[in-house]
Amino acid sequence: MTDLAGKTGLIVGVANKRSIAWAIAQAASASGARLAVTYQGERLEENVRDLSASLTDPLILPCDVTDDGQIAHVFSEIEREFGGLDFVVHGAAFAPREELAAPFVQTTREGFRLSLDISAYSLIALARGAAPLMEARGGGSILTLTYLGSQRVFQNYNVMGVAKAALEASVRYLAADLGPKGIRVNAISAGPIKTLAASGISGFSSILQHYRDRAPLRRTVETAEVAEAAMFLLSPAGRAVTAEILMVDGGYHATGM
Ligand code: NAD
Ligand code: 0WE
Repeated sequence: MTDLAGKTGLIVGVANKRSIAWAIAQAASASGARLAVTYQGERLEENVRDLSASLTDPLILPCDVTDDGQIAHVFSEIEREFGGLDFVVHGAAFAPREELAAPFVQTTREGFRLSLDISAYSLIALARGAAPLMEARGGGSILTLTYLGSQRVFQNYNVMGVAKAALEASVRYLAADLGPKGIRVNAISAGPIKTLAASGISGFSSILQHYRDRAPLRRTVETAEVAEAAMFLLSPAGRAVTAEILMVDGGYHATGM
């Protein structure tokens, strides 16, 4: 039921082998999907090309999600090469480093704008581009990645928490809009994982330890575990699930004191 044989997918958000989006790409490829994988800027092109050598006949494309022209190019190439699209994985997020260090009340207008553009608006832009290609296939599945900082205050998560709240609300509005076309839209809210986006965040090790101490499963989660949950939402197994935020965090979200 988590078979993706004959399906095509777009993966946005691979930076390196530790990226959550890369774990999902590997799982989708192992389940039989053919993938388009994008990279953000030339800095990451070689990484993504090297990793993607292990995939079957991948389409590698540039995509800075702040650039409507690059997004349009991605979908025109997918239409030309694949003729349709069955799923999209959105794993792009960014806030300027200073915004994750200064008190939240100091959030700048430009920091807010950029964080919400990259981390939330981009899901809407990708969904709009994907929808016609998914409609041609009779439906599809769109998946994004979020964090509990959307609902609760985590020290220093700051404007990213606001961006994730906007992202999760966008999941629900997109699900309502695209549901009649058979397109499902969901998010996985993952527990903390030491990826590139987590490196350089001071105190990240203590966040991981806090989850080990407090989460019901008394451990953190791995990218491969997020990827297995993603296979459920992307595949026919999840065909009745949309507008959902699936917690893959060892149960941490349920704890009080
Ligand atoms: P990562 O650094 O590997 O992935 C983040 C990606 O965002 C990178 O590939 C980067 O290139 C991309 N990105 C940033 N700006 C972009 C732009 N302008 N255009 C296109 N792409 C851009 O880190 P990750 O932890 O795998 O993050 C993936 C997703 O998972 C993010 O949405 C993140 O918020 C979310 N998430 C991460 C954790 C965690 O603890 N690592 C937990 C929950 C959710
Ligand atoms: O979504 C994220 C991280 C997103 C992120 C990380 C960075 C670091 C480097 C966005 N932008 C940037 N910008 C940079 O310059 N996570 C869920 C991981 C994360 O980040 C935190 C966390 C957790 C958990 C930041 C502060 C507190 C907790």
